[in-house]
Amino acid sequence: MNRIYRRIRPSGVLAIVVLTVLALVNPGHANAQARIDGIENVTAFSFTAGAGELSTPDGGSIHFWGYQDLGGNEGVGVPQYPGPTLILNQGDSVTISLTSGLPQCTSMVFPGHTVTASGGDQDGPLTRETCPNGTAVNYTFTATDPGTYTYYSGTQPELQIEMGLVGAIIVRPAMDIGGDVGYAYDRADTAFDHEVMFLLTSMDPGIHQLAEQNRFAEIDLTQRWPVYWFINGRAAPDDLAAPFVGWLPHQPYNCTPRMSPGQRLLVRIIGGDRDQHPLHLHGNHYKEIARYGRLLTLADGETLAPRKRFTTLSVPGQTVDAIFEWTGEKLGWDIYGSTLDGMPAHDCIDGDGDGFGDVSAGSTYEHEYCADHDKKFPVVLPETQNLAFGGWWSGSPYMGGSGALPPGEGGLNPYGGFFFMWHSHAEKELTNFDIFPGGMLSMMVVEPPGTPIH
Ligand SMILES: [Cu+2]
Repeated sequence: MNRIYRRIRPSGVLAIVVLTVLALVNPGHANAQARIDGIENVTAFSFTAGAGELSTPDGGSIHFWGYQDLGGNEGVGVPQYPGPTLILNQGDSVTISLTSGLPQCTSMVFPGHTVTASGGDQDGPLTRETCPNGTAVNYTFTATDPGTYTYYSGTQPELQIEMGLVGAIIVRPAMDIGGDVGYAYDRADTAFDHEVMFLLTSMDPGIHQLAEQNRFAEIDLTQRWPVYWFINGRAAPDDLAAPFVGWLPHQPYNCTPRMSPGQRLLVRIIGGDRDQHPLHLHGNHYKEIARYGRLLTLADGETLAPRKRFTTLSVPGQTVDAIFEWTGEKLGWDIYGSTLDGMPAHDCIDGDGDGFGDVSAGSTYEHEYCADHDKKFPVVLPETQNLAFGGWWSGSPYMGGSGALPPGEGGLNPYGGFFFMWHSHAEKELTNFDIFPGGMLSMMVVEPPGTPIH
């Protein structure tokens, strides 16, 4: 039998190194809660649309067009993919000034907002446009309604969005004043502990190569054949690296959802390109609470609709807000390990009668499912020499546990969390130019209670 011991608090140099790799460094927030990276507390933006080279995990590089924040609010300093995430506060009056550093005229549209456009060089089919070496166009709107939104090019969008001109907008409700609990909308039942974005896009590098060579007349968008798929501008496994890493200068954002049992994770899903991507979240059902920045309510206009899902068919241009929770309820075994398996005893004491342990009532772990407390692990694990390892195996099947591993194995799971793949369920989208695994894929980690997640 493998020796398995418990280690809730990580220790040692290895853990620190790994945590640095996994760290969701978010210098903009003092609160302990994980929030989405982006530009906060700014209402006047100066953007230019320019070209750059994206990195893909297979060693490839794709010529792209992206929005660059000339204000340097996030220190990116180059065109980025996706464009900067604008994190606004409800009621903000926002102005975005745009110039074109592209070989084409361009523009921005902001679905869900009433926009006034001024300046620029010409009227496009959707809005005012700015042209190369031309006059800046200004877009002004008021962020009246909280929620998740997107922005993208309103000029030849079938090409310019493919090239990378797309980004996200989050409008925080008035009742979200920071702190340990956030709110997606102005109501208590939209509270969340952590927050993550899934902006879903894809690219056909053949189109990008023709654009780079100014051979626009040869681009046939009816023949588009994407071979790279991205979450927040990175293809897996790059989306699991920390945000703002120096080796991905044009792709600042990551996607590494983490939470503890019983915590609420707000998932903001954005269909960022012309294809539908069925985003599939493992580990539990979740509740869709809003679409296009509007709450999904019953006919009374008040009660949240009971929309339980395990896959969200993300539609081009659509945003969906969902709240995901993982408890381990009804697994049929004790996630912290039973004394029958030789694990140390712990207590599950349900103080408030909801079926889950409460530390305030003397429970060892917050939100353990007491009905499964001290139930034996249902299978016999193979011996070490009969296992194949991944970096995420802690050496123990138990939450917060760790155990002996062969030299060089494991190491990416210092807290003993449970990993679940969150991914596009269009399986071909789990590749980087035909190499599996990759593409539109991330790992959600359920970390033991008390794990610092920020
Ligand atoms: Cu799956």
